[in-house]
Amino acid sequence: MYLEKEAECMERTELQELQRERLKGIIKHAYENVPFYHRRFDEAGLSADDVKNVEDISKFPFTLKSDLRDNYPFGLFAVPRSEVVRVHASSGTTGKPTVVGYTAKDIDNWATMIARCLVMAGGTPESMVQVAYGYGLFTGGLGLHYGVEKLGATVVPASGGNTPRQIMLMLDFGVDILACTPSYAMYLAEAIEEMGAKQDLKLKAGIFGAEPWSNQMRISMEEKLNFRAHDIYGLSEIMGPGVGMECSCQKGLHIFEDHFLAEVIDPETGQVLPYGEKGELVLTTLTKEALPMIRYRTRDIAVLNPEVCACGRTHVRMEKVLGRTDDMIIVRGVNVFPSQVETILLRSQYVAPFYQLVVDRRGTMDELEVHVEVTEETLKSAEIRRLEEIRNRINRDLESSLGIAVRVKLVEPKSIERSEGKAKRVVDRRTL
Ligand code: DLL
Repeated sequence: MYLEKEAECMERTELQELQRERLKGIIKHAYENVPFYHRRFDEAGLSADDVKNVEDISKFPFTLKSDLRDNYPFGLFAVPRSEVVRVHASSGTTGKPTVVGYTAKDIDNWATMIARCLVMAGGTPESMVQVAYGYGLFTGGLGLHYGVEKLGATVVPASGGNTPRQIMLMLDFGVDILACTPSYAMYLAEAIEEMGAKQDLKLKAGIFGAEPWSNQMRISMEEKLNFRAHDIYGLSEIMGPGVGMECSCQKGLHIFEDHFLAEVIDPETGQVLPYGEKGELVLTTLTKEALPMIRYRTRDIAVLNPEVCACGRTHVRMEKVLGRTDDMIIVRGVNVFPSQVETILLRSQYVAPFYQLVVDRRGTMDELEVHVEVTEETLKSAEIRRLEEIRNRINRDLESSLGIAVRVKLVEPKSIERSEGKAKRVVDRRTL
């Protein structure tokens, strides 16, 4: 099922023509209304006239997160403040956050894209959608919220936290779609299991994103909650949730190419890579009025596939995001993403999907410890010797997959901090 079949299933040649036209328009808009882009394009000797086809985007300079920070708070806005109806901001653990803005039209487009996402997950105007992403400056809560209303479904604006109440609402209201981070979904699943409430749930689908999660995590979640778990991708600088979404085929996330132009580049050289190659995702907004972004370097590692999907949608598909270049830890010269570790851990039935990577330095050597909780059943039924066998097995699997020495530590159930938003997967003691 589609929300906007014409846009979502457009022939790719027609789509590229639309993108070309919109790209010219957004370059002009950015040039005329944002001094930062004006200067940048002048320096590069470029203008909207240099856009003859979509590939010409590669001539333009990149925009970085630091450009947003340097122009804090509203310096990259392309419309007068009177036209900005909403701002959101990143959490910004250190220093100032990055601030993003939307016109009424931007909010409307965003809501439509979220409504498309909901339809991909089987949503209809009859659906009851619990939004357990945080509301506030974070884009997750309000982003999903407006999309649910746009679809004409019913939104339960629960926001994050207060787990017992979340479950009560889910049960009493007959919620059929849950939207939250995957780590919070696992936390909720654990609490639901403890309450013995699984069979009373009406959940049909989950819409999970804002952080990486593996296919192995999907298997675990779908089994625990007896529904289908869909991946949703997005970032505040570009819009928020709903830049891309998995359809019912669950074979990659469709990026809404009528609103965004996606490229994958080699993060070292900045060269554009062909479809199918792994690199850094770079996004250009094609319709954003308040905050046009030209070639924004997301730092997310992605692979794109332009083949038409079995669902009929023609928008390019992105493989699940492995992680961000800045989340990647380098241990003894080897790149490690928490999601790679997650894939291996969750293949074992003896451990729960709660884990943390702890990196430390002993002398000049980096050491990686992986803490993972054993399940209650494992703890109840296994003897110490058996636990050691389980540990050794996971240790061996991790070492052979990552290619470095690892020390797995099985920890007690519930000893790793639960997350109501984005989980903290890495503790890097080297930088403490
Ligand atoms: O996390 C927006 C969002 C909210 C997306 C709710 C999906 C659902 P930021 O806080 O700006 O925005 O963080 C964006 O989170 O660059 C990725 O590194 C990561 N991320 C978001 N979605 C996914 C995903 C929101 N599905 C950053 N898989 C992005 C992996 C994701 N990483």
